[in-house]
Amino acid sequence: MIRFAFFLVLFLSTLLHAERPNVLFIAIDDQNDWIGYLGGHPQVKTPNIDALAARGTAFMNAHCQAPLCNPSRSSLLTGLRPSSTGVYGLAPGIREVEQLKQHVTLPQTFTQAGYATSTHGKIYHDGSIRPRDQKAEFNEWGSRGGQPKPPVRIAKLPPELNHPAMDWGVWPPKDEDASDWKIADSAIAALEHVPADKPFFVACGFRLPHVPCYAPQKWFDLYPDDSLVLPKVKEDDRADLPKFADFLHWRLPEPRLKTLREMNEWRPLVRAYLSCTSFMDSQVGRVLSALEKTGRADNTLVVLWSDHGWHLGEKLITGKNTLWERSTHVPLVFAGPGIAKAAKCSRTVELLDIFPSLLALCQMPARTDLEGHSLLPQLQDPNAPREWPAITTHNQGNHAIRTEDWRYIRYADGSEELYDLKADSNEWINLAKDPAQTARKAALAKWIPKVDKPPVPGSKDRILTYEPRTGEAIWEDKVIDKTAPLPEF
Ligand SMILES: [Ca+2]
Ligand SMILES: [Ca+2]
Repeated sequence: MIRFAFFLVLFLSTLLHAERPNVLFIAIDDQNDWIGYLGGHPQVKTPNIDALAARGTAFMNAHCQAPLCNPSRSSLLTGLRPSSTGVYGLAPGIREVEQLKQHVTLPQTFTQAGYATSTHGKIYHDGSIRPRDQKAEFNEWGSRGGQPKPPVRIAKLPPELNHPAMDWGVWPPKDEDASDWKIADSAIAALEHVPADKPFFVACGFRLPHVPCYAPQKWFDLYPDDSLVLPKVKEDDRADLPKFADFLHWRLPEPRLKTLREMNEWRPLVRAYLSCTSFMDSQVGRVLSALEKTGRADNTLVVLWSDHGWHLGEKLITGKNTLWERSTHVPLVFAGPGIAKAAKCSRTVELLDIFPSLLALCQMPARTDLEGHSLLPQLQDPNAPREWPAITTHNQGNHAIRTEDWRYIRYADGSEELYDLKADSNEWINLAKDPAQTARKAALAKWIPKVDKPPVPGSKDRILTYEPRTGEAIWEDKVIDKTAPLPEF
């Protein structure tokens, strides 16, 4: 009898596991909407991601919760907004935050549910999970990538910009030596060895097109220099911005457009970013082929996302750290069992929605403590209505509210921006001071998060705070001189 009960339990658990879909979770770093299916750049070539989008549901209007690696990834993986946790900078990692020490993350949920889980490349921000905490997140930690540096720096930049990541060009000579190739290899090896008796959750985080933007020559050959299309820039675009907009990216290693133009590096950077995107896309293709070879692709959900976007000259800057479309708009694709095929969804959605969506798709209990909303209705019918906007936060008190047609930004000092995305997709004309928009601004402002935590202890790198009593804005511990122009370089 005991023997029978044992086999019954074994049979039922096998049945349960057999029904649960596997997950292939693919992250991209600093990838804006320059992806074929999103149309953010007219020349970009991403055939593998486009093919994935064609066999699933592509979200055309998905936005990150923070325009920076650690806070964006911390938000996605905890299911909580930056404004609810106070994680805004490149440090600390989530397990150093008192409120989050016991919080069950997205990867942990799968590990605890008996999935065979592994991570390759960059899923959590590098170094944010200490070695002793790693096994509680994923069973296995694979290669993080890594590639040799070019013998000399390729980009020509002024000495003030000597950050090692600020470089781009043809490197390394062979695809196999590039970091993303090694990360794909690591994920492919994991897929080849997944246990047959368990569902799997394989997470693969590519590093490109994050700077340094290096890719082998053949990827540059896809984008001939003489026909390269540069992003549209309005030379006086910043004239209608509140001063506080400058403070969000006050001093950064990422060069301003003026510097790139002076050094003749704008075209090379745009070309390198596109080349890196195509190379990364080819590695997505390798991993998807490996999934097919497992014979389990039909029962595997593929989720592909990027942690935030990147400016390549728009608003006269490069980099992230803004609340504009170029920083917040990201690729997001779901494909697999139960998901509409060849579907494009134009509803505004958030990276926060990935966690509750995966719980629903994998028949796991819903959680009341997560702040996103399951995308299940849109994954079944891309036209299904959705009531929420997308909210992006960058440091305490600075929020963007993105609906299908509008973007409203409010900074910590109360200053505002408003863009009509249908009429002005480049966000060139700030309508916030137009009296005709008062009611619209008020309606959008209702979505600003009610919880607005200060940065957690240990916060550092790209932290901006505002002192309402004195009106002082403080960038990385230094009071900003409000009469100074945005620092160049
Ligand atoms: Ca990033
Ligand atoms: Ca403007």
